[in-house]
Amino acid sequence: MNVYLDNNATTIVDPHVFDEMEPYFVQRYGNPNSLHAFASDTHPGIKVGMEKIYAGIHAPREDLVVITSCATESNNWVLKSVYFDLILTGKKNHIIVSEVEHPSVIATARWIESMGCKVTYLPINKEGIVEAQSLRDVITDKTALVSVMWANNETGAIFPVEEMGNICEEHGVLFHTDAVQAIGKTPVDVQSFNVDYLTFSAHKFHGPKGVGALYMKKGKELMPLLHGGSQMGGYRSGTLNVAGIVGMGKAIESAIDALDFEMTDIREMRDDFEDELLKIKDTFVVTPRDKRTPNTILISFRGIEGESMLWDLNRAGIGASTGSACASEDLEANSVMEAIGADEDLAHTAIRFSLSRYTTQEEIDYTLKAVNTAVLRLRGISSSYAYAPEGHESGLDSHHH
Ligand code: C6P
Repeated sequence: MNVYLDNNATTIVDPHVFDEMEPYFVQRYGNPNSLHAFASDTHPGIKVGMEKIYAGIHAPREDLVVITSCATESNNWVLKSVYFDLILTGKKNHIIVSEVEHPSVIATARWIESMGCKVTYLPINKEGIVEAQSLRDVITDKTALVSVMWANNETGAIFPVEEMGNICEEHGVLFHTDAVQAIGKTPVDVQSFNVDYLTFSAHKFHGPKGVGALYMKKGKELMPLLHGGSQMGGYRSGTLNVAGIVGMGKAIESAIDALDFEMTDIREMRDDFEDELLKIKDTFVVTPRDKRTPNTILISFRGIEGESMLWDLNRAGIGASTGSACASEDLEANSVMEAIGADEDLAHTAIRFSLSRYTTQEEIDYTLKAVNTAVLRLRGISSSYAYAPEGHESGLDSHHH
């Protein structure tokens, strides 16, 4: 049996999305900016796709949603444009991000820091959540931008972005949220609170890879990062990814249609799965369930290296991860576990299981058996587990049974 439980890294493309995209590779392949029928053949697909993308986040028509190549590009765009526009010109001198942002925000923030700008990294509390109060404590009228993700990719923790957006508004500070892990998992409505910029990426909600978007509120449009042929109203040049736009539109529409299912059925399946995992001795979950997206579990198995667990699971045909996919190859400790101050041992034992609307109960049952087998095998050969018996000081509230 093959079981895919790494849906926070990427997702299977919904077959209906694939069907809608296909004609745009082999029939309607014109460049939308050309002046012939091959070009105009692409226009209805782009129009419908864009309408669905706007509707997916409740963006009003006067605001801008610009298609990019990925969330990484959207995040870079926000931070770098703010740097060029407000920091380099001396108008402001400070940006704020959380310490558990995706590397596409953190690495960009570090670059801005290296250029001489002050950067504050907001901490997470012991539940893995960034508190709005921590933003109140550090924001000033010299702050140019606050960038805090909506939902964390490793724990699924949902951050108080509405409150943070309001704090930014009070101080006249721009607010950006990376909503990559929020779309299709929690309602996203850009009109329901103060948000200037919002990032999302199609491949996280059963759309294709290589297509992301950046929402920008009217009056807060950023200077372009990619100059060129003036596509996307001049905001983001480059020949339009027609199939990508069609696919992202269909994918976000389907994700919104499936939102209730995700928030009830998938949540229930995740909760039952988690209950069973926590029956294994010396296991820990950081963020409480009601403060998480419905599909994610980040769980530590004391005494078991995350990578060893992945190896055993992989041999059983199961795909999970130790944290974010882009940090998996360097074998570093899980960044969220480190940020909450878990001891080094425990930070290396985290496994992320992320479900999707395609996950079945049969797959979960199979995975549970495989996890139990792996725990027995790996703890049997673990010297650190032998020397760190039950109740060992962990630096975390334990949930062991
Ligand atoms: N997180 C994970 O395993 P791209 O690769 O540009 O489409 O998406 C980047 C990105 C940005 N923000 C968040 C919150 C994300 O989770 C991701 C991708 C994957 O967690 C791969 S590192």
